[in-house]
Amino acid sequence: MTILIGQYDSPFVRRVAVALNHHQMGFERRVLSVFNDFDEMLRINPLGKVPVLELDGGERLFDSRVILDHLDELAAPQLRLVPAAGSDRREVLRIDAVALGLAEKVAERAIEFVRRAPGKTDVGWGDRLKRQILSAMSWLEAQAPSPFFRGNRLSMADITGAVAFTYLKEKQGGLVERGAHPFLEAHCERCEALAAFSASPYSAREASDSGWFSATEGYR
Ligand SMILES: N[C@@H](CCC(=O)N[C@@H](CS)C(=O)NCC(=O)O)C(=O)O
Repeated sequence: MTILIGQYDSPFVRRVAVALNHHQMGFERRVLSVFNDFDEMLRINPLGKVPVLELDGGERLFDSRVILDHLDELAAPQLRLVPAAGSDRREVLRIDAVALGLAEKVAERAIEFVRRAPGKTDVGWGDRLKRQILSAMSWLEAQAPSPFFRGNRLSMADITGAVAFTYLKEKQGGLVERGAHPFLEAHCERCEALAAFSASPYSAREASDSGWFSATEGYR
């Protein structure tokens, strides 16, 4: 059985789970925390990070980009999440890269403001991260996904964009005002309602079990 290692507060883990669901590839999940289970995670992945996908034969793939590349290679052509070639492929990869970078910056800022010991927060660095997050959000909003980033077809850009926005709302919600990104808000709601997403929902419980306390400012 294929095993996905990681928690569902992580956008990187979730985008792999959503892709597996989309491809109707069965998997089990092993909920390990990069904080609580760090020693074990270092035995599983040299960087101690999630997601990790353990294949049937025991081979382990890590980094969501590598895992998703593998899944798309196995998928039926009509279900592939990244177009095979040309401008469509470049466009999906470009949007996906910005959405993935957004998730990375939200993760960095959440660590800065939620996990650092009192008095250790670097406010200047936090402001820089905020500018990167808001800049990425504006850029994604300007792509005007309707219903998806590339017309009527769900792609990897949609999966990463939607899970990144959900993650932003959950972990650093005070950074964005409701109504400020109408295309992204509608897109995120639309995607999260799809079976492939709702089968692997964001988990606030897994976040709090691994020591995340709520950000002081929530999504308004
Ligand atoms: N580029 C990686 C990013 C994965 C990542 O940063 N995962 C976080 C969990 S949300 C993690 O493992 N953080 C622990 C750490 O970096 O030490 C991917 O796409 O898989």
